[in-house]
Amino acid sequence: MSDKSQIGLIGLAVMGQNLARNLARAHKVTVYNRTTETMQDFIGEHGSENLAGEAELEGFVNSLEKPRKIILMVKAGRAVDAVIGSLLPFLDKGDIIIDGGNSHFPDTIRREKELSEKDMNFFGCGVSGGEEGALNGPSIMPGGSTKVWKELEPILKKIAAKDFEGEPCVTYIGENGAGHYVKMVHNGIEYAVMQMMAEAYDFYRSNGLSASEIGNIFEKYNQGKLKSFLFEISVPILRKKDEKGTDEYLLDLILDKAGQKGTGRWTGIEGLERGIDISCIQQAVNARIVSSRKNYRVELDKKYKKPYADKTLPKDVVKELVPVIENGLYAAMLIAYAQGFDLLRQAAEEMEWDLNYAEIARIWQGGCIIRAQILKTLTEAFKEANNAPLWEIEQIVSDLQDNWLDLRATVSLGVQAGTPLFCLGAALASFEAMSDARGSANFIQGLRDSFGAHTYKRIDQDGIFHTEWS
Ligand code: NBP
Repeated sequence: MSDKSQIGLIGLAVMGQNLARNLARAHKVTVYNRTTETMQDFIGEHGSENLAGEAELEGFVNSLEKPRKIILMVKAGRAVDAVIGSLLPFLDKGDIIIDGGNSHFPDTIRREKELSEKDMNFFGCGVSGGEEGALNGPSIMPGGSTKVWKELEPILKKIAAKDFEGEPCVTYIGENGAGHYVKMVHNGIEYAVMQMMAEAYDFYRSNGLSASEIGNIFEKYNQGKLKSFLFEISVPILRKKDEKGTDEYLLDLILDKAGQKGTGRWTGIEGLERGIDISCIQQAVNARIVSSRKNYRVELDKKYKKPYADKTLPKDVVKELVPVIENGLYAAMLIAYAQGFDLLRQAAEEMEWDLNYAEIARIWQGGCIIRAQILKTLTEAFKEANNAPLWEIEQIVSDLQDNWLDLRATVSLGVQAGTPLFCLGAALASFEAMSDARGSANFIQGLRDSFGAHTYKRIDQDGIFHTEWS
């Protein structure tokens, strides 16, 4: 038997280290990192786990069985091109580079094309689950040629998380950039879901509830239809006390500026480019942008009086609202998913990807950040309706019908409390507009025709019309 490794992994930051250890449970793995010390420290700690380290790329490549399978877990963008460039002189035809980072899908399409011209394989593979997922089982969204998928399938199935039925959270997504596209939309939905949760938190906080009281409500939410990884981890976050000399809840001491690394923004732009309403995702990005202008917000806060600022609802009323807001959040999250899947459907048509939406919902059931009970509902809905758009599927229509009025109530409560409802408001408007046969765009058309002779159509006669309005 060869003493070579079956897999190589480059990039030993948090994701790479954990993924390497996961892979090493069933394969011999060689690792490499640009900064050699990081690799040495990692091997010093985990070298006994079927892991070997190489300080030079040539030695790294030579340590691998052919065709070589090399997973990149480096920072998305230029670093990926830099690593590919320095690997190429040592690779042979048929070798496979797998990009497990959050690369932007056009880059993946370009890289696959460039490598295939050299008879080498490039495979874009979305990996979700953060450090814990990478170690114990992520959700994996692979895209590239079916031939390469066949080679990688047994490896990826072994390291993936499990869905509610115990099946691996990995499925072939589609050609070239499809895996990274689906991972990008996954992240966009993650932005929306987190923002919706933050808005519910903000509503309760504005009404005088402490972080730990909100933790009790979120704990309850995590036992019902909102059951999810994100609600689960929010409970200890809400209950955590400061350990640095105050008696406050730590959450109340965290600066209210949210970071972002780009996948939400990319998804938002895709919605605009492809003409699909994904306002929940776009508004979640906007909310982070506004949050980042902390100093300016502090200045404006001083200028505008808020007459509702110290008006809170009585505690027993807030208690009665808990199930209403639960239903409202559920409806809003269904709408965010419906928007995300609409975008996937449009991209699939334009990019000629044969996406299986039931399978995509299924592999998000485990391992990834948005893993949640709701994904079981979506998987079953897509399966029963042969992957029809979510808005049309009987189960989803019935769920939205049952919960939509509570989303209305939630939004109206939030407005009265002065809670900025970027996402919950967007979800309500999007749903009500999408399910309204008679919208307001006749007014827009009237204006456009008046100032720019853009013409309009009528609902009662065929043809294109223009009017001298004044
Ligand atoms: P980072 O995204 O922070 O990347 C750090 C790694 O990239 C280090 O190993 C670093 O090497 C290497 N690197 C850089 Br930076 N520039 C390089 C270059 N020019 N040549 C070679 N190596 C270079 O790590 P991460 O957070 O573990 O994420 C890895 C990938 O997984 C990213 O694409 C990320 O978006 C994605 N992802 C992250 C998460 C998460 O929760 N963090 C979740 C899902 C996906 P060095 O040690 O020498 O600086």
